[in-house]
Amino acid sequence: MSQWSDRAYALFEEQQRDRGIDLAWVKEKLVRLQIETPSWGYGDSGTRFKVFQKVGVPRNPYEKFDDAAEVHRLTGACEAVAIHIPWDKVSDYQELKSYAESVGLKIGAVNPNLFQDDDYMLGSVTNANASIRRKAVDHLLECVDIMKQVGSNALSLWFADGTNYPGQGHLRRRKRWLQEALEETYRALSPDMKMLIEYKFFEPGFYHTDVADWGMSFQAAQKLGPQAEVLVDTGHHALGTNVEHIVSYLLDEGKLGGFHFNSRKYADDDLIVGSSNPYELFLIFYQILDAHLDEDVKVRETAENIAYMIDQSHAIEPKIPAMIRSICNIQTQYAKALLINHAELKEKQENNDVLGAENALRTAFEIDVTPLLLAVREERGLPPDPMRAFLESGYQERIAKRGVGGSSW
Ligand code: PSV
Ligand code: MN
Ligand code: MN
Repeated sequence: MSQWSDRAYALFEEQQRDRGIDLAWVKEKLVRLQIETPSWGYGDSGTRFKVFQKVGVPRNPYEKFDDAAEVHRLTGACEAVAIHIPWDKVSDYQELKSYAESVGLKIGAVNPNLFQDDDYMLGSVTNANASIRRKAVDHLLECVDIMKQVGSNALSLWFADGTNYPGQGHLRRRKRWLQEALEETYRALSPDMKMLIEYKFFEPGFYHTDVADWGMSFQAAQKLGPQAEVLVDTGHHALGTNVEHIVSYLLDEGKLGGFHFNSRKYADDDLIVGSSNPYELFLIFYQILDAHLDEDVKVRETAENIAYMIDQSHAIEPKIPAMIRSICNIQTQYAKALLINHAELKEKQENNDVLGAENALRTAFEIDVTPLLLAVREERGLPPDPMRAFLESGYQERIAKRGVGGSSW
């Protein structure tokens, strides 16, 4: 480290020791934080108005893994990559798995796609047409089979199913069809697999969405059994929703399976996580780390087994730097949350000290964790500034030979 960062870390260490923080534990937690990146985050994407094509975008799933490997090489935090079928369809999935391993990665969640086939215009698993429902369930089963081939243990489900007009669909019948589809898929899972059920309150359906909120995902997962859990995509809530409250509720019920991190301002904006709402991200981690200390072993285990994933499709920003920025933002807020003095906070809460408790929590958020992150990266032999290291690496220049016109999503 430079003399500046040595001095900054020494001061940081002293300050945190005075606050009663165990820095060895903090560092260990930071080192163990792994965040899965999405294959579709490396491809071209945009809004419904335009997809801007970029130079150097991967042309196939293998090149997406190359880019993800670069993110992992620089951050040490992204060894798994989620795939989306059929966006990442290949003729030999074992070969895809071997390729991922050859570049130091593994395949994470498998995401079925039930929204880009003409047949699904009026719904997939909730379509009034039984043969379309069958086709949709067959695709879910195909994805479970792919999970077995690539060694994935998470089936990540998002349904675009919904309607645009009152009366367009029969809501209760659609609810039952959805559950039937989930049940058939659930039965196909191996014991070590999880089914993660996402929710979203609008879009592409604007009148109703079949899995509209966490309560619906929760109820569906509850009926299915222990291998089904809820996936919280941070972008899928109405303005003003208290996402961290949902997180704490699901933790307490042992049903928080994972996250799709991103940032939103108005809708499902898929922007860089923590870019406009870092305090929300910190408060989510506060709930999770508090659950790590719970007396109930089930709550602790749930908190320790969360699948952290990014779900972002960058429209205007360069793909790999956007992913690196996202990982760094997550690490920053996680590091801050690790500095919460839980004993102090508990004492203030128990004494009904409103402002004292709020202050105990916010104090951790306001600490500059830069010296800590630099020290941890250096101890792991990683570049202290992954973004700068990427910009200086020449990787972007090397992939320019791929040209324009890579994969979409
Ligand atoms: C659509 O809203 C979406 O962003 C969901 O969050 C899914 O997880 C993702 O697409 C990939 O299918
Ligand atoms: Mn998502
Ligand atoms: Mn989304």
